[in-house]
Amino acid sequence: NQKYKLLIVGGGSAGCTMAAKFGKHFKKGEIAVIEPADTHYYQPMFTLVGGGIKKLSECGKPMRTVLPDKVKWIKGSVTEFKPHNNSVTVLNGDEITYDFMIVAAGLQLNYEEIPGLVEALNVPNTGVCSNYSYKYVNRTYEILKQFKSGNAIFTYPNTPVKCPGAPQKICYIAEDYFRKNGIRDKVNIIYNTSLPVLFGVKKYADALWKVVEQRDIKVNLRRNLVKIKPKEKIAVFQNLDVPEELTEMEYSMLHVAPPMSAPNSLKKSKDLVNDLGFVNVNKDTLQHFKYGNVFALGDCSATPNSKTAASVAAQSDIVYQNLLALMEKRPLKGKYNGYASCPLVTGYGKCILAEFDYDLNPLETFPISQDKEMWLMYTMKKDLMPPLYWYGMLKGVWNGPGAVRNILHLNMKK
Ligand code: FAD
Ligand code: UQ1
Repeated sequence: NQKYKLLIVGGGSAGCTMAAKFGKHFKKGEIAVIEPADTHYYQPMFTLVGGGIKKLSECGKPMRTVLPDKVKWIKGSVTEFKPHNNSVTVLNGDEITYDFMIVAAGLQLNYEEIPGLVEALNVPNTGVCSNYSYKYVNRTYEILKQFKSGNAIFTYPNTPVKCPGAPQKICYIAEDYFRKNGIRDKVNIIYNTSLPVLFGVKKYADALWKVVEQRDIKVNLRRNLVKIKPKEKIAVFQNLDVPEELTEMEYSMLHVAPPMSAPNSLKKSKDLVNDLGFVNVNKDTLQHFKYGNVFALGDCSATPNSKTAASVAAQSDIVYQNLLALMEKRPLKGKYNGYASCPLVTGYGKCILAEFDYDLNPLETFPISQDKEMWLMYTMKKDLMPPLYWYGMLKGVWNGPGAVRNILHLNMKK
């Protein structure tokens, strides 16, 4: 039986960031991270790997190198949370207890929920790809390079999603790729989304509708991928407004954003989570409603923000301030405003940087209206964000652009 003062579950964006922030407050042996993966991936770069702009090898680093030396890395998966005992059980049967816990277990990708999908993703030359997993992301660019003609279909699932812009970013990149390679007139580009809108924030949705019109991309709302027939290259979509209506569409290329959910380990821990399995924390303080010594941030939390790494950056400072206050028996003053950001890459060298809060109001860093395709934002996404992530966020010193925004907006009425 091992005991830690601070236990962090998950060594992804949120877990590593919190380990870096709290590392300095604890001695060796007092703080631990439980994480099964050997490699930590910077997932926002997967979009660029799909477009042939970056390599998969540039997205990952060995897990040990992204955790502070002082932090004990318990290589394993939590199978059960027992917050009433201040403990968790790990897959090998070990029981680990804690004084304080941060849950940062991310989202689970449920590829197997679509019949035919895993089969199609595991054999070459099926035309099916997915930027969402390191296992499949290399297929996207391979398919782009081999593409000759036909339908290129891009999907958005009927579940919570991380980076809700990513399913359409690759659609724009592919469109631009076909254009640049002289075969645009041989391709029908179709974006089938389960959502009733193109994007949740009106300002950016308006901008994106202009992009899809200009570029002749067909958008079908409320269309959910339910099945693939890999041999015939047919994808089956359900009309979510008329559930009995199923449509078969032939594809040469099919990019799938898979169904996602809270991790199974959390879904089972009824005491800790809401009906969908997301950790029930206060949306302002990020403290658990029932178990005050538990905090959650990132994709596994039930807070109603868009699930992005940029949100994690902003949340990390709130969890840090509030958990520190709790440990020192001071009142919790940190309040998360729901900040999320989504660099909507609209082609090679173009990007609309969406930034918004809980109320889906724009919360923009730069003192210019950001609903335009800009080269500057593309360069930021491609060249600035990766070092900002590895050497700022994962070292515990990047709390999102809130401070930059305040400086750039000095003397400006909002
Ligand atoms: P993750 O980083 O996914 O980490 C969760 C960790 O928990 C994983 O390492 C997992 O192994 C571990 N875990 C799970 N279950 C258990 C368990 N039972 N026990 C122990 N450990 C467990 N965000 C942006 O801000 N901008 C972007 O442009 C952007 N683009 C994206 C594009 C794509 C294709 C994808 C996939 C994501 C993108 N994101 C983007 C989203 C961003 O990557 C996530 O929001 C972010 O990584 C969330 O951090 P997290 O720590 O909550 O989850
Ligand atoms: C951000 O902070 C962040 O986390 C490191 C991202 O994830 C990769 C982002 O994509 C963006 C856009 C931000 C916000 C940063 C600025 C400078 C606007």
